[in-house]
Amino acid sequence: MSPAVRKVEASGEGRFVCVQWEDGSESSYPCVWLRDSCQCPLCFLPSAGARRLLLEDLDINIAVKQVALADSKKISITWPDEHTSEYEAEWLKKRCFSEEARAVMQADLFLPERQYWGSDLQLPEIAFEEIMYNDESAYKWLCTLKKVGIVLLTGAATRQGELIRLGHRIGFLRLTFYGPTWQVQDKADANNVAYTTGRLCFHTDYPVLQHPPGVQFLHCIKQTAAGGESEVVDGFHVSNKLKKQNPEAYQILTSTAVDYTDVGVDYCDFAVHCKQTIIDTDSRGQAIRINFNNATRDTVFDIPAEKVRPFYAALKEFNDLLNSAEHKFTYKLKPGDILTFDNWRVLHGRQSYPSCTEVTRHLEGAYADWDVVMSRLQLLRKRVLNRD
Ligand code: OGA
Ligand code: NM2
Ligand code: ZN
Ligand code: ZN
Repeated sequence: MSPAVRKVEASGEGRFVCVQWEDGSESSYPCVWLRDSCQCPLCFLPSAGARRLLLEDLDINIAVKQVALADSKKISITWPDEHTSEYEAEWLKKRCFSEEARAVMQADLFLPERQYWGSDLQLPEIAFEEIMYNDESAYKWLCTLKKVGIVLLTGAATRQGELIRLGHRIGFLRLTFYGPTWQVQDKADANNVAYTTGRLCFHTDYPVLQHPPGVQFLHCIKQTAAGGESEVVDGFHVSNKLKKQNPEAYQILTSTAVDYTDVGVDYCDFAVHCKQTIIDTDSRGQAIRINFNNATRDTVFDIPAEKVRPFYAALKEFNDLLNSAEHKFTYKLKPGDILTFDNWRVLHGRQSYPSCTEVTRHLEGAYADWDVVMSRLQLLRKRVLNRD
C-alpha cells in the first residue's frame, strides 16, 4: 500500500514544504532540496536516472510560490519563476528527512548489518552451480557474504577457469598486477610469499593498493595431503575486542600510516608503494577496512623513531588477538571448494606444507570490488523480492 497525502502546506516562510500523511505522521522537506530534485524532463534525465539541473541554476534561498495536492498520491509546486514540479507520494515518503526514515533508506542501500563470529563460525555453504543458475541462491550468497563476511561455495569443477565464470556471474573481476586470476602454488623464484610452501600468517590481500580488493575468491583445484589448512578470522570482531582491551593500541593502529611495497613482474612489471593504517575506521570510529599484510609491509617506515616500538607493541597485540583460539577458524579446502570472503574484513592465512618437485597444492584466486558485488546484490534483491 503506497502512502497517501492528507494535506500539504508551505512553512518556515516558504522555505519548507510540510506533508501530512493519511496515517497522521508528518514530513518536512527543504525547498532547496525539492527544487534540486525536480523530476520534470528539463531537470531530470529519466533514461539515466540522473539530474540534468546544474548547480549554477539552483537558488539555495528558493521558496515556494504555491504548493497544492494534485491528488492524494501527488503534490505539485509552483516556483517563483513559474517552473512547476510534481512529486509522487511514495517517492517523497522514501526520502523523508526524519532520522528513522533516513536510517531505513540507508540500511536498504548499504546493508550494514554484521554478524560477528569467532572459532564457533558455522561456515555458510552453498553449491557453486546453484549460485550460478539460481537468482535466489546467488542473492543468498551475496547477502551472507556482506553480513558474515565469508561463504564457501562447493562442488565446482577442479580446473582453472571457474572463477572467470564466477566473475561473469557478478559482472567482472578486478584486474591486478598478478593477473585477472592467479595461481597459488609453489613457484621457483616466487614473486610473492603466497607462491611458496611457507606458512602465511593472518593477512588481508593487497594493502599495497590504494583501494585494496574488497572481495576475494580462492578456488581449490588441488590440495596437499599434509598441511595447507586455511585459517580465517573476523577482523572487525577482533578490532572491537582490541578497542575494549587496549584503546591506546587501537588508537595507534587506526592512526599510524604504514608503508607497503610490492615490486616485481607478473601480469606486467610493477613497483607499487602505498600508505595505509592497519585498521581503517569511519567517522564514528567503526572499523571498516583492515589493511594488513606483514609480507609486503615496507622496511621504510615513515614515523619518528620513538613511536616505532609502541607501534610494534600495538601490532603484536592485534596479531595475538587474531591468532587466539577464541577467534580463529580453521578449515582445509577440498578440491572443488571456492572460498569467497570479504577481504576488507576477514583476515586469512594458511599452514605450511611440504615442498615437492611436483605441484601438490593448487588454488586459483581472483578479486572483485565491493562496488561490483553490491551492485549485483541490489539487482538480485530487486528481482528476487520482485521490486523495482
Ligand atoms: C594468498 C593466500 C592462501 C592459501 O595467495 O594470498 O592467502 O591457502 N593464499 O594458499
Ligand atoms: N597474490 C596472492 O598483498 C599481497 O601480496 C597478497 C597477492 C599474490 C595475488 C597476495
Ligand atoms: Zn523541473
Ligand atoms: Zn592472501
